Amino acid sequence: MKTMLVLAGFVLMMAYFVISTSDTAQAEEILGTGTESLLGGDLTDPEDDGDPEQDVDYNAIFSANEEPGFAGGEFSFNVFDNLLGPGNDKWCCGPGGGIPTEGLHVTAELEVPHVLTHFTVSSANDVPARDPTDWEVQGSNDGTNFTTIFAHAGGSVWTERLQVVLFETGAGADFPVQTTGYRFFRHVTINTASNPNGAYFQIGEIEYFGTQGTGTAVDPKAKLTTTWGSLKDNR
Ligand SMILES: [Ca+2]
Ligand SMILES: [Ca+2]
Ligand SMILES: [Ca+2]
Ligand SMILES: [Ca+2]
Repeated sequence: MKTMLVLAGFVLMMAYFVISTSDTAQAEEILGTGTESLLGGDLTDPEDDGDPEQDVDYNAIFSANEEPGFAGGEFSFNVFDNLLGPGNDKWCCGPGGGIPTEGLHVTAELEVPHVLTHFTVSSANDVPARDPTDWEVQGSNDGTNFTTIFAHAGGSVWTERLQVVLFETGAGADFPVQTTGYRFFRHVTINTASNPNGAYFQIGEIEYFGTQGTGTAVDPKAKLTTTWGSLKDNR
């Protein structure tokens, strides 16, 4: 009888562990591969009507410290063109001599501040050794002084090509629930596996999502509900 009670207690404990683990938001969730796996409707182009080959109908001002533009090459603004694929669907391949000290960065300037709730970053079509291994997402309100929101170091998070990976806020998730709204969001690549040799860098797409505002103390539970609500709407 005593053994049975102990066994029952153990089973209950395991069940609780499994349930509580599955309740926690998963880190770095893989959404799938290809353009159709992008969430779409992100802050840089809520209508998904931007021209993939020129800076027309986007809802942000873009800037970068390498190859600014959508057309004529594998330019940096291709990370916002709503497409995953080869050539002008991606940003490739890094300037000669390797990644500069300040990192390789591309910035989206929004019209009004937003509190970041989640974002996706997608791998490009080929050569995994070009994936960012050390990178950050940063926020700013003056375009000069940036605060690190999310940081990843030590290896590629992508297991397939053209793979869309979701990063989100919340307990056990990828970055802390944000209480500050930012107008500028910057993706900075600090290193890749093949940096600094040859064509050593590439990204397929970046999507930022958030709630409009300069930021206030938000109940984390309310924030999570909002996040999941908007995620479901987008799926
Ligand atoms: Ca638009
Ligand atoms: Ca393009
Ligand atoms: Ca987009
Ligand atoms: Ca793209």
